[in-house]
Amino acid sequence: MTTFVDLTAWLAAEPADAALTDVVQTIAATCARISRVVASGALSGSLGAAGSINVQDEEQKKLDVITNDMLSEALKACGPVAGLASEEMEEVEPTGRVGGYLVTFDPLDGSSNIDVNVSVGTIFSVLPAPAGHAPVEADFLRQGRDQVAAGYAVYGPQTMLVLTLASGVNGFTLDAEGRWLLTHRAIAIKADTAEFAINMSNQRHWAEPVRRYIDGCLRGKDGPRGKNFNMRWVASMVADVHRILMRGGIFMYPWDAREPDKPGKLRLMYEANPMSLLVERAGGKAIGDGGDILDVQPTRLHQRVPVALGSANEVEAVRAEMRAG
Ligand code: P6P
Repeated sequence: MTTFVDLTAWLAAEPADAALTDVVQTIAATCARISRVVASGALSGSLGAAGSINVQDEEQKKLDVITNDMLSEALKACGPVAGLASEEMEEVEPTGRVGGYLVTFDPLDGSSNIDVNVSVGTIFSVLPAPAGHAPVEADFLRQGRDQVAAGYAVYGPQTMLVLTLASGVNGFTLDAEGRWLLTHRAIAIKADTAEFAINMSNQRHWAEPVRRYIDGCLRGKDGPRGKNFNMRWVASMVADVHRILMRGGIFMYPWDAREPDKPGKLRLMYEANPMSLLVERAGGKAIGDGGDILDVQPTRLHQRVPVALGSANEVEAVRAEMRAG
């Protein structure tokens, strides 16, 4: 009979201070509760539209609002949290405390999939809070390399929590008693892959370097990549990135001409940065428009960034195309 280490015991052995452990435990416990709400679906009347538009100018699902409130309330009650920011909230939310940590999150990523029973997830990022004053938006605008923890919960056939603190990437599976059990130690992304994830319907809108790279993949063995590729697109970043952490691959959401003034669809602070930290810590790469995403200096809370992340050798092939112009 296999015995598993639970999250509490694993965190106790991690070189993290008690305050950060408290924040991670609060997020993990809330994600366990979100898992139950998501799994109840139509039975709890939580499916469908909320009848509101968020700061992203996107129609909110009922579960976007429900899960945002669950995380917001839990984090406001967590002592070491000085402030929080969410995809679903226009402004940052100070807790009234000073010091400790800031948390940014996408409470239910991929929520357009929720009504059709496809995997969705929660993405979170933890940053140091400023000392000496209550946090304002400018205090959240830290480069991704400053994150002290990042992770996601994926609500799929299993509910899993994938997490990085000081180093490494580890995966925990939620059991029937609501415990997070360590099932995936030291997750590592293969450097090579033959599987790409991109929304092909946008192909005519991409910039030339991205078009060249994907065309090269589609040419298979006779093309510049020298191998035949498979394609996946779940339209849920958490599900696509989880697959890449489990078996390799490259995920792309590039700039496209549909909204030329926006650098892409995905948001830096609570989607691209936490996922990029996980991917880099697992041995992969994560780039925006040629540079590493984790080096981007944020200027706005909800700013977007183009994304290409996953197996290092494929991401470097994309970077080479971008540098060629
Ligand atoms: P599209 C979900 O809405 C999301 O933000 C990501 O989770 C996902 O990768 C992407 O958008 C899907 O976008 O344009 O394919 O629907």
